[in-house]
Amino acid sequence: MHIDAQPFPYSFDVARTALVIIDMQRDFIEPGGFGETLGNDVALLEAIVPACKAVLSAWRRAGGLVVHTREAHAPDLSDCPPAKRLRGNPTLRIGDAGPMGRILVTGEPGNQIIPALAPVDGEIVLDKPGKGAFHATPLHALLQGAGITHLLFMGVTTEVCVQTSMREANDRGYDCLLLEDCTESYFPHFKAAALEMIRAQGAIVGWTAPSAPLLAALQA
Ligand code: TIU
Repeated sequence: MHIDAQPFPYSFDVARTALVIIDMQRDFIEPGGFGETLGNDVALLEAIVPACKAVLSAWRRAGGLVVHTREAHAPDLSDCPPAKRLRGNPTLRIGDAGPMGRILVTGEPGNQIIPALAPVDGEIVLDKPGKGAFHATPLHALLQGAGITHLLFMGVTTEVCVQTSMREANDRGYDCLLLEDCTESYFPHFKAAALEMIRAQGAIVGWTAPSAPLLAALQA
């Protein structure tokens, strides 16, 4: 399968490609979670949900592998370095009790994937303690075991967990494409800059493309 992308067309085989959905959890998308405690307007992120849902549905119909990640820490915070917890001046820190339960803690209501993109049986759901999806997780082993060579990325936020995960994936040899209308940042100029850096220098980190050509290719 080939789709128009920047900086040049992207080719992939559905059977060897995974759709990786980064951190579409209530903590980042809804008020009262981690994103808001950091001082951000979370409304901006919700706008990508319909585009993400369309891609997820089409990818499921095509029979492709789906990976959902959540930025999540163990209840005892043993996997949360103090350097991460104590950084900045948030209204609530990781592990504190908020309106959707303990901030960024596994199993809490705020840590769940939003209902519109909820995982179904057979999909990989991965809790990750870092910004990158490969740090301290079995993701690389799971993908290798499934014969995956290409990754399509969606999710939030573009320049933090998405870009970090894409860079980690690129260094592990995966050909990565970021779906432009299926990712968002609390800072629109950071999203624009991240997209540019990813595809610069002949796809130094990977490719970017809108979801429309992917949907058309999957339908054909
Ligand atoms: N998932 C993710 O991107 N975690 C963040 O903390 N992002 C921010 O933009 N803060």
